[in-house]
Amino acid sequence: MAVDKTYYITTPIYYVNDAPHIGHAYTTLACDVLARFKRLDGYDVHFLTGTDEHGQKVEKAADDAGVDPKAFTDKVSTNFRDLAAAMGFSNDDFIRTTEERHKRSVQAIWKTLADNGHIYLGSYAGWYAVRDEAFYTDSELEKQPDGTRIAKASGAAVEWVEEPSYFFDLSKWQDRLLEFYDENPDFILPKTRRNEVISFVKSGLRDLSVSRTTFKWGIPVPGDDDHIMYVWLDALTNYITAAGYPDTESDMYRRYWPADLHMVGKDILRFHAVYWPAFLMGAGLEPPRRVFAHGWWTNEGKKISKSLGNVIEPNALIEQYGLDPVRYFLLREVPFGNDGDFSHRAMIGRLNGDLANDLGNLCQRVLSMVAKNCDGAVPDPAGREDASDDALMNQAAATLDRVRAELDVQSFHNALTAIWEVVAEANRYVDAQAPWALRKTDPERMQAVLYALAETIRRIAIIVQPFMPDAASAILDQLAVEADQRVLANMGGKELKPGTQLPKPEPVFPRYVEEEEG
Ligand code: ME8
Repeated sequence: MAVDKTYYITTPIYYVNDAPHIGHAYTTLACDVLARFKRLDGYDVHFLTGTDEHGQKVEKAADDAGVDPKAFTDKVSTNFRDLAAAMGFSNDDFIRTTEERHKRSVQAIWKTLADNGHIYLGSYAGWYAVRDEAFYTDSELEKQPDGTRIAKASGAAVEWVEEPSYFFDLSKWQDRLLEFYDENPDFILPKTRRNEVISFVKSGLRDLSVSRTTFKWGIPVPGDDDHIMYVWLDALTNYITAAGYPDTESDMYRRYWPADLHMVGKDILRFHAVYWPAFLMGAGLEPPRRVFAHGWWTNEGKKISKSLGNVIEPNALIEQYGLDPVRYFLLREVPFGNDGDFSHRAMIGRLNGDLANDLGNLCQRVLSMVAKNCDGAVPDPAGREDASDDALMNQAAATLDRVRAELDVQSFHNALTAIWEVVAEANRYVDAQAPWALRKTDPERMQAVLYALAETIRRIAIIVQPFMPDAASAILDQLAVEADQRVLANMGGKELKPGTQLPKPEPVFPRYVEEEEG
C-alpha cells in the first residue's frame, strides 16, 4: 500500500558535554509519542534525534576531560543513544554532526547562502556565551557585582570576542519573517511563545555572525579554512541533512521536507523560529511547518543543574518506578508548554492513582472475572447487550478523534485526560452493573457486561500504546489481540471474538509501596 501521508518530526540535537537528564528525555519522549501515534494512524513517519558535537563548548569539555574532541564525542554521544534505548524511543535515525553526510550538507547550505548573496565578511566585536553558544547585545546582559556579565535569559557567563567573521544578513529578513508568521499562525506554538518571538523580530534584527576564527572544532567555511562555521548554523542544518540535503531531488527529501514539527525547549526557540527559517529562505528552501517550545522542568522546586547536584537521571527513575509510569507521568503531570516541577510525591501519586488504581484495577478486575467466570475466554454477549454497553464502547471509540485533535496541537496532558475519562467511566460501569452479582442472578447478562468491558479495555489499550508501549502491549496480549490488529483503525468495531481463549491475566501496574511503609 502506498503511504501518502508523511510525518517528519525532530528533537533538538543535544550537546554531548552533558550527561543526558530528564529534560532531554522529556523532549524526545514527546516526539516519540507523536511518532508512535502517527504511525498507528497510518502515516509514514520519520523521527529524528541526535547529538550536537561541534563548537567551543564541546571543545572545552573535551579539553577538560583531557581527550581530543573526536574521541570525546565518539564516547559521549553513545550516552544519548543509550538513553533512547532505555526510554523505548522509536527514532528512525540518530544524527551526529561529526558525520560526513552532515559536513557535506552544511557546506552546501553555506555555499548556497553565499551564492545567493546573504553572507559577507566583516568583523565581530561583542559578547559571546560559550554555554549557550550565543551572541548577546549589551541590553541582554546583566552586570554582576564582580564586574563580569551574564546573559539575563540564561544566566550564562559571557566573554568579549573580537575577530574577523562572516555574517549572515539577518537584518534583511525582518519583514519576510513577520509575513511568514502571519501567514502561518500555528508555526510557533504555544501562542504566548509566538508572541514573544514576534515582538523580538519586530524590535529589529542584526546581522548574525556565522563564523569564528579562535578555535578549530567545527566545520570549516568552504574556501576559507581559517573560519569555523558558527555551531548553530551547523547544528540547525542537521534537520535537512537527515532528510537527504543537499539532494533536494531525492525521494527522501521530497517525502519528508519540510519537517512537520521541530520540538524544542523554550531556551532554544529563537534559534529555531527566527534564525532557522531565515537561513532556509535565504537558501531557497522551505521552512518547517511548526516549532513547538515546551517548558522547563525543575526538581522539587529547584533549577536542575550539575552544580546543584540535583540532576534527575532517567535511568534511576526508570529503575525506581518502571519505564511506562515515568513516560506517563512526564506527559500527564504538567500541561505541555508550561514549566513543571518533578517531585517523587507527585510521581507516586500518578502511579498509584491513575495507573494502579484506575487503569490497572480496571483491567485486573475485568480480566480476572473473565478468567474465573467465562472459562478464560472472550465472553459472549449473546443478544443480551443493552444501550449502556454501547454507550461505554462508543465513548471509548470516540476518544480517538479527541486524542488526535489534542495531539495535533501537542496537548499531551489533554489527550491523556480524555483517555482517563473513559477509564473512569468504565470503572463506574463495573460498579453500576456489578457483574459479580449477575453471575448468580443473570449469568448471560454478566457475559454481555464483561464483553462490553473487555472491548472498552481493548480500545483504551490501543490508544494508550503511543504513551506506554509496554503496558499497552501487555494488556492487548491478555486480550489475545493479534499484533497486526492494534492500529488506530481497529478502535471502532467490536473486534473481540466471543470464545477466543485468553491467557491468564497478570497485573500491569503494581502499586508503588514506599520503603518506610513497606
Ligand atoms: O541546546 N527541562 O542542546 P542541549 C526541559 N545543542 N527540557 C530540558 C531541560 C529541562 N530542565 N534541560 C534540557 C542545545 N532540556 C543545542 C540544540 S538543535 C539544532 C541544537 C531539553 O543539550 C530542551 O529540549 O542544551 C532543551 O531545548 C534541550 O534539552 C537543550 O539541549
